Amino acid sequence: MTQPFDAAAASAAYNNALQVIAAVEPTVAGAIKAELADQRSSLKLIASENYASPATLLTMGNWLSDKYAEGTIGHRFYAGCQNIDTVEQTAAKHATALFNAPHAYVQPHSGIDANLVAFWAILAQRIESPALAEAGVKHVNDLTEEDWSKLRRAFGDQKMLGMSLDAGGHLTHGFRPNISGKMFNQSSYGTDPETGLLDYDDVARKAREFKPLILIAGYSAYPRKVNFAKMREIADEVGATLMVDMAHFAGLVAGKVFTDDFDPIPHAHVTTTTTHKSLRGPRGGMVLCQPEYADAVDRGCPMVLGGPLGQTMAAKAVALAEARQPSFQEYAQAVADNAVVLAEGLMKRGVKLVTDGTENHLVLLDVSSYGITGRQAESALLDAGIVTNRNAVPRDPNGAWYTSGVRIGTPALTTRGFGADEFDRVAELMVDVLSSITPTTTSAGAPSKAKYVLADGVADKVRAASAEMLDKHPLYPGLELN
Ligand code: DSN
Repeated sequence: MTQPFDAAAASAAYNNALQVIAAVEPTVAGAIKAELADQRSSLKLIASENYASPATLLTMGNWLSDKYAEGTIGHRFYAGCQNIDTVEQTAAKHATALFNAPHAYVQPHSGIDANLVAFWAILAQRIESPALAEAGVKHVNDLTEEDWSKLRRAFGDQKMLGMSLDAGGHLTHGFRPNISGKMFNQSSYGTDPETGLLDYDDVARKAREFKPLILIAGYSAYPRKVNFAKMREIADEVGATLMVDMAHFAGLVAGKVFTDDFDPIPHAHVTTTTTHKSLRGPRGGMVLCQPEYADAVDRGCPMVLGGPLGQTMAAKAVALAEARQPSFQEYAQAVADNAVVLAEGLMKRGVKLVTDGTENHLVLLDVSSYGITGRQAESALLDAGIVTNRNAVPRDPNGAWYTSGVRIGTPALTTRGFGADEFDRVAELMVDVLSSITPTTTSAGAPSKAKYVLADGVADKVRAASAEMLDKHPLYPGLELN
């Protein structure tokens, strides 16, 4: 499932590059080499990580980085941006074709940045709403200082409705530690307490009561599909802009696993994403939108973004070109199929999963029945070479720091070539670890939420079993570092 590449050429490129870097700062060259060794030797199950192709990675290490290019294609605040225009245009062309989207903005440096661009664009586009007109505010781009102070007051009245954090929503969907929670009044919809599933009637009821400017759909820890046609109906009924954050599942949209009602692009006014998760590109973000939002979205830099990263936009172009190959659809389908195997492998061995399964690339374990926290599970799994991250489960009694859950996903190991047999074995190894953890007690005699003992020999046994699978499916096969 790895994107095919010329291993001899890539080995030469990396060895030469590392030699040049080591001559200046050997510690950094060493860390780059060590990171490859770590990634090669561990079971990477973090749902939001992947392995970009050597072509994508190599595209980021060059002089495109040295150019300032604030503004947008053909309309820059600096001279000499013709090559940045070429890469940005190429990335946008691939993005609109891949997602069948009317417009793409490929500058955001991350998912949070992409969401900021979207929030600002929606405010800018909708600034002529009666409420804001009453506040006497003109178009956002013509604001005077006095207008700004009115706008700040006007912001206080804007509302955003998104999925609650503990149901799997994201911090940037209106929660206080993020600017979105300060720009907007936020209200959340959760999931059904029995099934763990999104209840669209409940979302509609909350939308009618709350009347948000923005209805956000999308998640970072919800293991199910979302019906975006239904979400758009709800948004239309209450006059909200539907914004979808598809950062986690963009690869499943690109790979045509999520189609029709489950493809956000035709239903959302604005869709944001990262490019490095299931989409398998460079670390970065992107906004796709309907034409009426395009102008406002394109003003993302310098409104809320620093100068675009030419080298990263170039790498987005390369990765998006890869994702347009038919093989990417096979990959995306395998990601979803493998997630089902992983979920079933865990459930048949007695693990409780949020929503009792998965329909996307991720699986959320509730580890409380083992008498441990998510944090203990995450640490013990790491001791055994299995890289995951702890995550709250709905109505989590352990909160967002210790948690009762562990989130895992299949995009990375599917890129490595793991199939059904391997993912079932991964489930078995995870259960071997989870069932061998004993929390230690605090000085007050209570069970610790962080410390634990992993039974003797388990970590070594699991590492050896993982190594067999990892050796069979090498990461970047043929790429040899000196
Ligand atoms: N950090 C991303 C994730 O792991 O889901 C979301 O911000």
